[in-house]
Amino acid sequence: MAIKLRKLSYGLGAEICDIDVAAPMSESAFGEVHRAFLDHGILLFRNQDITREQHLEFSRRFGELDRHDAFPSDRHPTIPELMLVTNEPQPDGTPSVSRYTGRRWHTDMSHTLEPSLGSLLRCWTIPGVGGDTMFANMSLAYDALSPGMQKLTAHLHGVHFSGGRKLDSTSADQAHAEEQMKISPPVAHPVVRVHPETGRKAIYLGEKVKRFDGMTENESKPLIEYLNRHATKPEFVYRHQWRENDIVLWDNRCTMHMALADFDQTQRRHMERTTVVGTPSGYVAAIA
Ligand SMILES: O=C(O)CCC(=O)C(=O)O
Repeated sequence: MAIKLRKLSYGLGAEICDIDVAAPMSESAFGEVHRAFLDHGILLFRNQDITREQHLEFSRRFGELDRHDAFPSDRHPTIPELMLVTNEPQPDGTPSVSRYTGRRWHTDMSHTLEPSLGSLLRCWTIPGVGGDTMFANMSLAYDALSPGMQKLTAHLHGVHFSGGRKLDSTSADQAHAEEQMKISPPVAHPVVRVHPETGRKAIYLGEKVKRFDGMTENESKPLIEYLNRHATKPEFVYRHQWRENDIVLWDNRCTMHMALADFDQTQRRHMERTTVVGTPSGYVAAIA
């Protein structure tokens, strides 16, 4: 199979056109998809009206799936490999704990010792307008740093925290944030990571990082903010406008992303994510 690609933006991303991810796919056909994943950082598959089992099956082609033990309350009630990103209220009528998931720049599971290789987010329901997601190419952002800044960041470790979602503070939300912090104490990862498959360096930061290891928050903040601002310049970013039955696959090792609150919050937005486990990295950070 020769796949047909359409670039999504200058910075990153490609759509794989005319593909059914639920259809049998030979090793060589999957090899082409995988090559495109490494080349573009993000892949879009449109019109994938597939079952949850088919979502899992396609995701498993990329590696072992996370059972989301780090996010127990965000899992699908019967399928632990599916994480919900939804504003649909819970069966008892209380607000969904995942309604604000991803509202700041991050890469998935960076607050754990096994940060994710990649994620596949499937769109079930979107609001009439908005509910977009932004993605940034962290390899391109790294390459654009001056040699001096590349040298300065080479030996820094960023401390990634799990909490800090924008919550409108119901007691259930607070309990959820506290539960997350207990399950996942802060973890330090190199600020510059080498992609294990492409060998390219990428900035590994985002807004879960509150300080560099061995430094205070005040000391770290200006450089963290600078690097996050630099990495999210328009030339490194793609903004995805969802359609129902889109699947977007992103490489957590060289991109970061953020879900936007650019929609009427009374309208439904329901997404489901599989998360492919990555290689071990980092260490539990000492309390500052
Ligand atoms: O809902 C989205 O658009 C993105 C969700 C997200 O950030 C995540 O699954 O990590």
